[in-house]
Amino acid sequence: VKEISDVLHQLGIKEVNPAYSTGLVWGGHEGRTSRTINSPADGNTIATVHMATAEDYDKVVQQAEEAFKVWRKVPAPKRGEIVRQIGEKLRQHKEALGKLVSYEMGKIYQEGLGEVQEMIDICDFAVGLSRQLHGYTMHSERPQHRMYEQYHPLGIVGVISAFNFPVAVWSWNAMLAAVCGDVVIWKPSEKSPLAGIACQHIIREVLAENELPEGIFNLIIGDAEIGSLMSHDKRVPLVSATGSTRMGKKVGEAVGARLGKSLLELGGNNAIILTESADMEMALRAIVFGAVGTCGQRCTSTRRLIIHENIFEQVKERLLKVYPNLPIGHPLDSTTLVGPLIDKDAVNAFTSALEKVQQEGGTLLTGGDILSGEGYETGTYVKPAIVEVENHYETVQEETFAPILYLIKYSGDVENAIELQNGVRQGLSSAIFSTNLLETEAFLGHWGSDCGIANVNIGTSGAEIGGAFGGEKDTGGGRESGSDAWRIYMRRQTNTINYSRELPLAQGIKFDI
Ligand code: UN1
Repeated sequence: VKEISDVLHQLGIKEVNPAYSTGLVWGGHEGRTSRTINSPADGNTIATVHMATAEDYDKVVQQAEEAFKVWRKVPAPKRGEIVRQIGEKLRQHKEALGKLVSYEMGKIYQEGLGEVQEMIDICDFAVGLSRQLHGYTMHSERPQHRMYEQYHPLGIVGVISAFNFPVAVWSWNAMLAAVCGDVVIWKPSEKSPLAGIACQHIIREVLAENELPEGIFNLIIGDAEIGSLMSHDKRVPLVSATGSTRMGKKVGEAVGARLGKSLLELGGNNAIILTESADMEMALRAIVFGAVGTCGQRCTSTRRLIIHENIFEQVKERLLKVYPNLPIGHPLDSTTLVGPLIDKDAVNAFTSALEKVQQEGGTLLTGGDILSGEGYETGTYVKPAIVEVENHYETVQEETFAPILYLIKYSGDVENAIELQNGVRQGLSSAIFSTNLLETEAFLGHWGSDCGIANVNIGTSGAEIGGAFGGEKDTGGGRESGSDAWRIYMRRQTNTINYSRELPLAQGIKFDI
């Protein structure tokens, strides 16, 4: 706790038990409900936060609107310079922020550091992008005419992020939006808001140093009601939401009903296919990291293993050697590989999924216990489970945000494995381990994986920021982060310019007055 209070101090959170409201509305908590943030690692209270009200939300939107008027006039490369400075500050605070993410959310420190590194990486990416927000030019069919397209800032971008990546997913959105000339209102998960508050401190320093309004980056701490206000609000042209498919449908419907834009990054049910030619050592590390990393709470976590029948027993045996020895414990302990689940609700979801899948015919091979005793007093530590199942089981079709790995057997051709892999509603990430070109190309071909991410000899999680991130079907179709994902944060305009003294009409239409 002492160490964490030092970390909070270093990150600008001055009191050990501070009470925060929104990024902009810091004082006066009357009439607001509060929420205590306890670490899932040891149950200690880190802070109390106050939930923003509808009036707070309105104030934040007004501040954002004012800031947008300033920010959109700043040249894009100069906006990039601000993002560069944010990246620099994140570098300075990498260890402290990584620790806070780890302690608040429960992922191990290495993954906490990795999350901060993702933020630094997207800052770098966005700085470069700030000089490359270009559209096409095209030839006009009319003489002495020119056509091109421009990308202009959109306005306020609402970001709703999930507890499992308390800061990285926001940064993918916020840093791109910022160089695009937008302002951001961020509602982090009420389960892990502190790392967000720390980031807001870092950003407000940079903005103040550059004499820019804080309303360019806004933070609002609140529950689903704030998300709903944002989704229905015509002043917010784009809402980017990460979380469950159920939540995403609500956001998508509300935003769609007012013809706004939404960027949805929802549930995954990610599989790794293991063919007979797989390199087993490589596959094993990828499987275990994918399945138990972040305690199975990444949207890219490996949930299903689709294994050729000829190697099924061998893979099972190898996994059953590794799983019982996985070091489970405090996420800040450097020997730990599996930290706690976020809360007791997550533990209940874990145990009830295991019960249900066994009723459906699944065989629990290892794990599934809730740990108790010294170091495990919170009741949030579980033993990662492996269950032998069939793909069509209802439980297997659903995303349970916990470390459960389902083993599924396939026979014959790789196409049978691909059919199983595609045989779920979600379409985020997928992978194949194979050293056979015919198999890997079948997996990547248009008749192959139907997911937004398809990897060869790499696991399902741990994507780099340079590629577009997101998935198909129930995953929501949105793309964040690298490649040309920036386009959704801008409005597109086609311009036709006539530099002749005639006014020919397109399509050769004659219209003389
Ligand atoms: C998420 O779980 O919402 O690919 C994002 C990964 C990380 C991001 C996951 N880079 O696992």
